[in-house]
This record gives sequence, C-alpha cells and structure tokens, in this order.
Amino acid sequence: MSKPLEGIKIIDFTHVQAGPACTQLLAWYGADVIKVERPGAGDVTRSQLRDIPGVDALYFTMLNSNKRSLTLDTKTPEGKEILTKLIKESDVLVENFGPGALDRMGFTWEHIKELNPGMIVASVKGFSDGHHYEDLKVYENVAQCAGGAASTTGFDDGPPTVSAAALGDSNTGMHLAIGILTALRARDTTGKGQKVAVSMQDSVLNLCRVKLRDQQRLDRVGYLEEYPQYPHGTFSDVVPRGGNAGGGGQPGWVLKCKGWETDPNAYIYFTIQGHAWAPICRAIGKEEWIDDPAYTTAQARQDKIFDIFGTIEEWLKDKTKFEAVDILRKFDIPCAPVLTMKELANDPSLRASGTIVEVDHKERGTYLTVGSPIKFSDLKPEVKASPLLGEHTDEILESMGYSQQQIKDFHERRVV
Ligand code: CAO
Repeated sequence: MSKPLEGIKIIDFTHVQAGPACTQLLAWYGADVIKVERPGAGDVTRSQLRDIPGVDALYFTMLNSNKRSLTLDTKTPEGKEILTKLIKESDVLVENFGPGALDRMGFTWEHIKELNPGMIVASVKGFSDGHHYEDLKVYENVAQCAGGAASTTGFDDGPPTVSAAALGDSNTGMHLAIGILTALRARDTTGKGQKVAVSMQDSVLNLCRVKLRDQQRLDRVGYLEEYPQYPHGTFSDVVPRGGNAGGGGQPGWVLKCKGWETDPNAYIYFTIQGHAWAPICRAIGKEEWIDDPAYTTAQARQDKIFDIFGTIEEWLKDKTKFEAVDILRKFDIPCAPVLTMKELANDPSLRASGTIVEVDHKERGTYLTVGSPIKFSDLKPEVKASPLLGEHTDEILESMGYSQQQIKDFHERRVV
C-alpha cells in the first residue's frame, strides 16, 4: 500500500522532543525523513537517560522511528556543500535549533529560498519571531510556564505546576506538522515554498484557550462557578489553579476507590453531567436526591458539590476503580479509572489498535512505543525502529551522486 506522504523528502534537523515528534509523525505517513546529525555525537537524546549502556536511549528511539540517519558536519565547507545539494533535492527542512543557529550555519531563509524556491522551512522556537523573549532557549517546562499552563495547573494552596503531558514539546511538534501539511497543500497550487514557524509558548497557550476564556469571565463577574474556590473560597483577579475540577458545564473530580490508602492510583474520574443526575443517583443508591429541589439543578448542587463527591466516595469504598467504572458505564456516566503507565503498557485494546506498539531495534531488542494516535480507514502506519547514528549516511550520499571514493574521503575527514 502506498503511503500518502510518499515522495516528500524532509531534511530533519530536529533534536530533543519538539521537532522529532513532528517529523516522526510525517515519517509514519510515508515521508522520507532524513535526520541530519553531528558526526560522532548525534541527537543528545541518544545518550540521555540511557537504560542500556552504549545503546540509543528510549528517549531517542521513541521519537525517531521510521527515519533515516545522515551524519553531517554542517559547519565544514564540504558539509555545507552536501547540505546545499540536499536542500535542492528536498521538499521540507524542519529544525528546532536555538534562535539564530540555522542562520549562523549560513542557511538563512533567503538563501534556502534561492537554492530551492519550493522549499518549506519549518521551525520550532520557544517564542515567536519578534517576541520580547525571542532570544531565549526553551525546554518543555519553560514553555508550560510561559504559555499559561503552569499558573492554572495544580491546587490552590500549592505552587504553579507543570503537566506530565508534553504540552510544550510534542504538542508544538503536532502544530508544526499541521503547518507543514498546510504549506505543502499551498505549494501544490502556487509552486512556492514558505517559512512555517511555531512557538512553544503559542502552542501551549492554544491548548489553554479555555483559561483565557476564564480570565475574561473572571474580569466581568468576579468568580468562576465551576472552580473549587466557588462558592466558599475567594478569587483574586487572575484565573486560579482549579485542582481536578471539570471544565465547562459539568463538575468532576478525582475520587478515591477501594485501596487508595496504599495504591496512589486507586481513583476514578467522575463527572456529573447535568442531564445525567437521575442515573447518577440511581447508580450510587441515592434515589431520594432525584426529585429533591436541593439537588435537582446544577445550580442547587453547586454549594454542596464536594459533599456530593464525598457521598460518591462512600459508595466507591468497596469497589476497585475498574469495578466502579464497570457499574457506572451502565448508567452512561462519563468516567474512567486513573490508569498507570504500567496498566496502559499492557492494555490489550491499546495493543490491538496500534496505539501501543512493540518495535524491534537492532541493538536494544524490542521496546514499547506509542504508535500513531490518528487512525485512518485506508492507511495503517507501521512503526519501524529508529536509525542508528549515521546508519544511512552512505546510501543517502550515494543516491545524491557521490562516488565511493568521495564518501570514503568524507568519512576520513569527519565531514560525515
Ligand atoms: N553540524 C554542525 N553543527 C551542528 C549540527 C551539525 N549537524 N547540528 C547542530 N549544530 C550546531 C548548531 O549549528 C548550533 O551551533 P551554534 O550555536 O554555534 O550556532 C548548535 O549545534 C545547536 O545549538 P542549539 O542552540 O540548538 O543547542 P542547545 O543544546 O544549546 O539548546 C535547545 C537546545 C533545545 C534549548 C535549543 O535548541 C532550543 O531552544 N530550541 C528551540 C526550542 C525547542 O525546540 N525546544 C524544545 C526542545 S525539546 O524539550
């Protein structure tokens, strides 16, 4: 089966997480992604948090599947020549170097455009062009703090908190992938490439847009009724941290189940959907609440929402998180067990759907990774191992027309 992005050649100058997550996605869907790495060193994640001495770390293997690796010192004259040739033959160049690094390498957008007017240059930076922090280097948690996620995550009596989800890194990469596909579509009609830039701050803020909604509501009315601070606590003039409160119109919270005293994940998330009040009461054996005016509307329930959650926890006391969800699902109540990474790794449904996949790697044996979260009716992305450092250098140089002797010389002079 041919893949939709087959024929698209991508120079992948990305490292760590934000950029590699983007190019990995494009590689799954058929693009030829050539990861360009410094000879002898490569992407720093190859050696970060290693679990097997001398073998590419999972951090690298889980973000660079389906790519080819070309080692190239782009600061040498020959390296620049090879890169110039590669740019002329490629469709997209993706990079997430620190600010100005590509320019310092001698490959400004103007120069690349001259070499290949159809080229799409896609960049991740911490902050957008022209931003007063545009010179800053940025990692995940820096972006979460700068994008509004940290100030609105956690509990009211605790410090700003970052999420385990890679809102700054992989999320930015996903935004960039959409940008690249959009620019490719535009090129189909104009024949011209363009520069696509995504900042980590903007990508985090995009996912925090409901918090910007809340800021404006707070400015107008002075309180936010779905936050745990309402109605008994106090609000300042900024959106507070809402703990585990459900957003939108349905209150929710993380509730203890059987075994919570010893198992830190014996919890479920429970949502009180307005129209599901009667089924909730039936499920937890509180039929008397169904027609009680003190409980029938969301507004009436608001000031005692934590007492209601307390009653539900009483009901949950003798049920595991899985047993509880099995009962609640029959009443159509939106809920889920709080799942650990171990439970997710072994989840048969995730294995069957290709969301958790086992990949065979030349040096480390098999390992688990997250496959394509996007499912297609006519495409089944196959996740292949990440490349070893420089694994495809010779074959790529050969395909570019370099002779065996030239390739040997490049190796000897550490150009590749
Ligand atoms: N050959 C020769 N030189 C190379 C090379 C190659 N193949 N690949 C990279 N380099 C050089 C670059 O030219 C640059 O050199 P100069 O700084 O001398 O111009 C240097 O290596 C890379 O610099 P960097 O700033 O990208 O690397 P860093 O480790 O200091 O910073 C990071 C890392 C992630 C903070 C920075 O790249 C950054 O802010 N990127 C943008 C934001 C981003 O994507 N962050 C997310 C990372 S995931 O958490």
